[in-house]
Amino acid sequence: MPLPQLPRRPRGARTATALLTGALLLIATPSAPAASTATAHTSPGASAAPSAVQVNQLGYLPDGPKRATVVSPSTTALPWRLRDAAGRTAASGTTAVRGADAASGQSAHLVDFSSYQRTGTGYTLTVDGRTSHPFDIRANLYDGLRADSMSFFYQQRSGIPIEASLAGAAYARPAGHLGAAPNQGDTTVPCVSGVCDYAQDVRGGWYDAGDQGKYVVNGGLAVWQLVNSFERAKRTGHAAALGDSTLRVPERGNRVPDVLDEARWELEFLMRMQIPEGKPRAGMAFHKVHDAAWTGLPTRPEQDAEPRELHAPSTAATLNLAAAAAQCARVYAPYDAAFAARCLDSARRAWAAAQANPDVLAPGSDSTGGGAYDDSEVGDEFYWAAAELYATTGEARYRDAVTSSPYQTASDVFSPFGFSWQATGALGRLVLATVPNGLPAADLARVRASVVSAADAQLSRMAGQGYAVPLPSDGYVWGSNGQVANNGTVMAVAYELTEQRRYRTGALETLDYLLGRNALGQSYVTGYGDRASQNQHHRFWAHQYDASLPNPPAGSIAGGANAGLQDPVAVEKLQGCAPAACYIDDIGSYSTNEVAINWNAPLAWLAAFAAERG
Ligand code: 9MR
Repeated sequence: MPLPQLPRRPRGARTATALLTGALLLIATPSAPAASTATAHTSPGASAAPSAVQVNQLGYLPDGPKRATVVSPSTTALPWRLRDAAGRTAASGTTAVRGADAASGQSAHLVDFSSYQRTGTGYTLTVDGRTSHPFDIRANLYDGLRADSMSFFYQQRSGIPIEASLAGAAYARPAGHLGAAPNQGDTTVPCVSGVCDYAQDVRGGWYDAGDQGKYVVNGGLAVWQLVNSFERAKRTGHAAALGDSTLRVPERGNRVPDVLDEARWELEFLMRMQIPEGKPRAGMAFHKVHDAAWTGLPTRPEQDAEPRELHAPSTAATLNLAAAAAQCARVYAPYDAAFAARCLDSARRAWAAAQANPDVLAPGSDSTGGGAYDDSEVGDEFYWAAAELYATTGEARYRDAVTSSPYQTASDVFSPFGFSWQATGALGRLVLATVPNGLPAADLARVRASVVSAADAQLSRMAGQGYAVPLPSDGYVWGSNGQVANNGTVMAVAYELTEQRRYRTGALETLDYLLGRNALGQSYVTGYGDRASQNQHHRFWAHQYDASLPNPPAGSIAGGANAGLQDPVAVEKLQGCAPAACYIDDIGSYSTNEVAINWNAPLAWLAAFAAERG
């Protein structure tokens, strides 16, 4: 097993060139919009003047933290006033001067009105003649986002019609990729040249993002987070809110919690990606399936005419499958024992295949028609899979794999940049810290302490900033909102482990950042907030390019600020941006404004946490 190279962070820079090239080629194809079309749309960008009193535009929980950031060069404290919808003063005070903020490049003051605990809608905060977007203070603040951010996954489903009765008329569409022309997948998909001599049925699952590729490492991470969210809620007595008939999914009423119904759609796909017994490298998982060439925007899923191809199996994908399937075996057991057993069998076979093929790496160069999702270090995937298999089975061989892994003791498994599809060691720690298992007490204590100290590090990082973001100022990479949300989930787990309020505060302030308390005054979540993203990069929700198509549905989170400027729109419009301001709500900016299952999953996780009461 290769030695760990820690810490690691998502490497946008290396793989981006290939994706960028793909997109530039795409712009030249007739079905794709010309570059000039993409830039002609008026859409709010980094340069649009935001309100300088930045709040969570959805609002605040009555018993939660309530802080805002004011952009002001003043070096002395400023008076603030909280007004209710009728314009009456509800509270007032003075700001705390924070000064220069590296990530935003702004000079910041902080307002703290946490002690105001009354409820209402339409509050505003005024400082120095400038007034925030309106916001609510109410206990059921996150109920809608919990449902919408989870329903995002239904709308990303491949291989099933999206029903108007569930998604709304604008979002209804026929099933994509079920072998009906012009689709050429996903029911009998051949491999790229030289990889296999058969075709496999890999229907179903979720489309990854704005593209219609399906990638095992990212699917495994996202489905793990949804199931983990349910397992956490159940552990803490809040499972009912995610139970049967709580979401807009076709399986409503089957007595299985809806979030598990949704996750199963992806788990079944992941297991279809496993190489069958009797074939070379049986038990491994194909790394990904996607179009042979990048399709243009818009392309409705059922209209995608590109051939689909299976790409070479990888150790990382195989271990991702092992981890997600092992978790499935444990969590689905009370609801569907046969399915749980099938998951466990798949997980065991994947683990054995990964051990037999420990260094089959997905290359960064494989990014024509789909993303590379490359990973050069899989010791962390071994650790995560072993942790899940051990938590589910209690078997000595998986325990030994956990305890002999360098990731069990490494001090930097929780990177400040957050875990990701590429860096999964933290997931192993989270499983072992929360799911009952037979590790010796001292080992368990150490694992739990590592989660809490990671949360402490996030809190102190937040305390040093103008916007309290759980991300360092050099952490604004492709998908930074996903990294921020992932770090928020770590603080929420620390809250569960310790019941110390400051960790809940950190997790809730993570949502404040995503919902508008940031350098741009931008809520990154469609439908949530006065100034919310709506033109995220997507081939079907492509309203900005084709008025007959919808915008992304409510509850879809944009990738977020990315200082790398890795798409043509970002390059043209965002030159010179401060890291946290490198974002534009334009459909062409896939490196700042795409949606993706691995970013919506931690949003859904956090929204479910924040929605819990009592
Ligand atoms: O989220 C991925 C990010 O970490 C990488 O830097 C980037 C470039 O390789 O790719 C991102 O993932 C994209 C994937 O490759 C294809 N589907 C859309 C994903 C989100 O943009």
